[in-house]
Amino acid sequence: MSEHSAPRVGVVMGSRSDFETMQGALDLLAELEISYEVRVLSAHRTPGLLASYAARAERLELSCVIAGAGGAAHLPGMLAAFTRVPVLGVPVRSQALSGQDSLLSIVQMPAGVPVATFAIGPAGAKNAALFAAALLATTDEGVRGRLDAFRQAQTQAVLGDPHFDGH
Ligand code: RP5
Repeated sequence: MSEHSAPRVGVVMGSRSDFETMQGALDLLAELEISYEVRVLSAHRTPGLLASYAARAERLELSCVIAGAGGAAHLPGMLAAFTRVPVLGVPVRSQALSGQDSLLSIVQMPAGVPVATFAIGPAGAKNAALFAAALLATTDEGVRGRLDAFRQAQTQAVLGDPHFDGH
């Protein structure tokens, strides 16, 4: 399952330079067999494209859109303004302020248009994918099983660590 099947999740980012951060989200969606599509869209550089992607997200009935952006990170908020499809915002680490700017830009949405905001950088991208899986798992038994298995494997990896004494 990948970007080639009918997508259930959209993954967008403000620049190609965000790709490395967002790769973790794509890998997890693939691992959990959740189909997705990827686009580079910028709130600043391609505002028209952003508006048309919001319409596409509704037309395709995507379960959510994961949106990564850095700096004055308006992409998730603008996308959320154009669609009721849930937007999961990932603050990309910026050079100037290490992503603090990205985080505050995304998380501080005024009341009325929500964006779910995740951690700065790769951890946030991975957790956004896991959150998307959790949303789908409410109605999709297959995704639910794979997500449970992922979490069990994660637990086992900790318990199986020889440095872990069980106390
Ligand atoms: C944002 O500006 C992008 O999301 C990216 O994180 C940041 C820098 O973009 P580039 O100058 O690398 O294209 O819009």
